[in-house]
Amino acid sequence: MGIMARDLASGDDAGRRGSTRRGSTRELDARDAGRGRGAGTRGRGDAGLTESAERFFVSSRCRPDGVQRGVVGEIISRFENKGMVLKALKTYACPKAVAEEHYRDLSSKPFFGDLVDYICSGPVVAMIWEGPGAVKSARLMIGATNPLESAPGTIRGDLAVEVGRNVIHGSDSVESAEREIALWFGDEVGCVDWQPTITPWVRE
Ligand code: RTP
Ligand code: MG
Repeated sequence: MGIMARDLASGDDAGRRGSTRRGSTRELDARDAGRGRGAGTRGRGDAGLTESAERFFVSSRCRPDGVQRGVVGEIISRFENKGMVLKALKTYACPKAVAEEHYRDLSSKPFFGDLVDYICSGPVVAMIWEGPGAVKSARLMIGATNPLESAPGTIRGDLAVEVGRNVIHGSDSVESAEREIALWFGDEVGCVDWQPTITPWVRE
């Protein structure tokens, strides 16, 4: 059974277990990092995160145009390079009901029907990324809704030209991320509780 969205949102207890075991994570110094301490699937505390570290989640989707255009790898690289940690990923043919639920806040908009059709028009790649302030940070990396207004250097600013083909969706709040993770991954979320060995070089 996978990890539920609410467990993810609460940051689970892995980090707390680790922190309790090891005391202050300031104990994890460069020598620890050099030895790869805290590697792999051990608790987050072992990976060098402080107990008060933010743990937010983003459910990012490469939309059908992103998949068709072969920019999924680039999008993944951007989040990886930022220092976020990939917790789950799947390629998915989105059922209409899921698309309608996902964008339910926009159901009164004139473009709602086209938006749902677009999301269902081809495979999407659903991802869960984790990191400090991940939701806000990912939104900044994704850029404005209209790619012509997205700053160069953002995903939409660099890879898209039209609002109806803006390549990627990102959760707009922690609450939205929780809802979207549950909607897109449900019980079979299958997140791996892991931290890269490089974490102590990315996060204090
Ligand atoms: P998203 O949810 O897809 O990440 O996009 P967003 O937060 O930047 O923008 P949102 O207002 O949530 O809109 C969701 C998607 O609806 C389409 N849209 N079309 N024709 C229009 O004026 C219009 N406005 C929004 C876009 O595909 C947008 O990504
Ligand atoms: Mg939105």
